[in-house]
Amino acid sequence: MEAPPFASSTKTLSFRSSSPSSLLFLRKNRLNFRPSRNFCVRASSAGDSVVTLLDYGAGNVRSVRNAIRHLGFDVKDVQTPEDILNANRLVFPGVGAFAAAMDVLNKNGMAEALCSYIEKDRPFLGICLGLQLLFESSEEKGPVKGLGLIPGVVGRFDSSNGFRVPHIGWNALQIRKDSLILDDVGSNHVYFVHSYRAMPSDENKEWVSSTCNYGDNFIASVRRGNVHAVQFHPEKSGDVGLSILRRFLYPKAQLTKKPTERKVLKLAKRVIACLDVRTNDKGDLVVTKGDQYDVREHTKENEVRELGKPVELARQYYKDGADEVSFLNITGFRDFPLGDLPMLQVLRYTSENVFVPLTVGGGIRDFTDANGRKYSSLEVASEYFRCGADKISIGSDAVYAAEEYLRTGVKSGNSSLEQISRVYGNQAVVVSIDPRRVYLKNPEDVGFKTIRVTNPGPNGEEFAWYQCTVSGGREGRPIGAYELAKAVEELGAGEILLNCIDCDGQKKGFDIDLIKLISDAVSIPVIASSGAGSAEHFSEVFRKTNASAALAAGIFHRKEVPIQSVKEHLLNEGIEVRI
Ligand code: 1PR
Repeated sequence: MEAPPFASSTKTLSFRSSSPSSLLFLRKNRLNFRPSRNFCVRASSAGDSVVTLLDYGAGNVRSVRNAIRHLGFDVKDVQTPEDILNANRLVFPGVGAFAAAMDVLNKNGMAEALCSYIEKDRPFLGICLGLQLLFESSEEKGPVKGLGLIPGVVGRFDSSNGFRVPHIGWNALQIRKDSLILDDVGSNHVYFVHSYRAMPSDENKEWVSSTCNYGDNFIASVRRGNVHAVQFHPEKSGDVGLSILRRFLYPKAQLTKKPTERKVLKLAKRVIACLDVRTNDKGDLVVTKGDQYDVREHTKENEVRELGKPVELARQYYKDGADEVSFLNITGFRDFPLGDLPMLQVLRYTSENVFVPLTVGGGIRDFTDANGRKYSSLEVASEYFRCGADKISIGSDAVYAAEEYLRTGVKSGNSSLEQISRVYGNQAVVVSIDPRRVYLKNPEDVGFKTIRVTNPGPNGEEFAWYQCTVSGGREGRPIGAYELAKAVEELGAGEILLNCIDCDGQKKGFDIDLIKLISDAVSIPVIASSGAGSAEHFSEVFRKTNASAALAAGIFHRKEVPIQSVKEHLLNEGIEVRI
């Protein structure tokens, strides 16, 4: 397992390492544990307005920082185990893989300090992996021992019963006991993104404060005294998530408000707003939108179509109820994203007050700049994550990787897709597919998966295949969307963003044939994209296909169909959505 690109701050630690065996001893003798003299606790220096954050640098915790600051607190980073022991309140947003995280915690003495802090019932909030690490062990690339504070093993979701893994999206909680920080949640959805989960049992029932149903009832949150941990992401769960963080940070406000009751049961279908971004002819970064990928106005000047400013529009869509916001740097395939500072800045600004997941795509590939300096796709992705992205999306480079994989039958491990999903987890990697429909008289005419189309082609053709493209639709490749989707799932993609060049900007509805083909072929979530023209198109795609989410651009940018009316329509149609 390749080590995550840990924050430089952790490299300077001078504290004694805890070997796994000493930790085992510690766990077995937990009641007798006293901090060693290496852990001499200073009188608290942290003020009441400070939250101590344990960030070991394995992914995007920028949103957690932003959410804490948004709620009026300063963030102090843990540099040494002492910082943990001296914290007034500690937030641990675990990211990346279980084994890599335990490795860092063990090597620099943080594991021991964390156990001690939690044993003393000091205010603690673990998020996602920050919950899983509290358990005895995980099956993720393991078994790997955890901190051992809560009985139980963290295991992988079972996809054999038709549930897509990773579990990505907004799901409902079943509150099991007084959980304090969940007091405002009631029956609102919260945002999950994970492939592993812990299960409730007799041994851990005193800890479990809520569960969530996704195939099985898994542990969504735990609480004992001042120690809380959640499997979902409050920092990405919009207003309800902010209220969870607020209740942790302001415990005195905890007995005031009662949640509104509304019946939510399961994973909601997501409505995503997409911003195709590029520089206009004056050099400013703008949101554009094409018709079948042609983003230039058909005027004498032939200028890039401009529909708004990226940060402003993203904020607006967050307020309007978008479940996610995607940025596609549509000229990233020819420019170098790390040279594209405005795009990085867009992410930084957006993540300051947009508390739903952000995806960014465009130009994620290995690159050599004009001075001969080589950058790996992992470096490009890492920079996107650092700037506030929760997921990255790979287009062209995933096509090349899939072609190579299908040609050789070997996973090289070197493609962007494989490298990024190995380090950040497949839930952080979306593959964006840009296919074009090619009609056929005879399905035998090509060596790719064909379908019988619902509406015959211009010359009465009854069959079609979907040819993948690269470089923003400029070049067709010898691979079908079906073959690509299956290959990238095997190579480590966690989600598919399924565009369709023929439908893009046409407002005639999603390509149901294509979306059904792909969402039936893979067991990772599929986002339907291209062609939305009305709220009814969203219910149609959710009724007729297994898409987990639907994305639109033009109708939102032009304010023709507000996000809220899409949600209301879906609700009226009996389709579960987040309100
Ligand atoms: O190849 O890794 O650099 O990624 C480039 C990314 O940019 C890909 O995700 C590719 O889809 C996207 N892209 C490239 N050129 C264009 C273009 O429009 N000229 N945009 C482009 C693709 C498709 C959707 C669009 C939906 C919904 N845009 O993002 O937003 O079709 O639109 P609608 O609701 O208005 O119909 P790489």
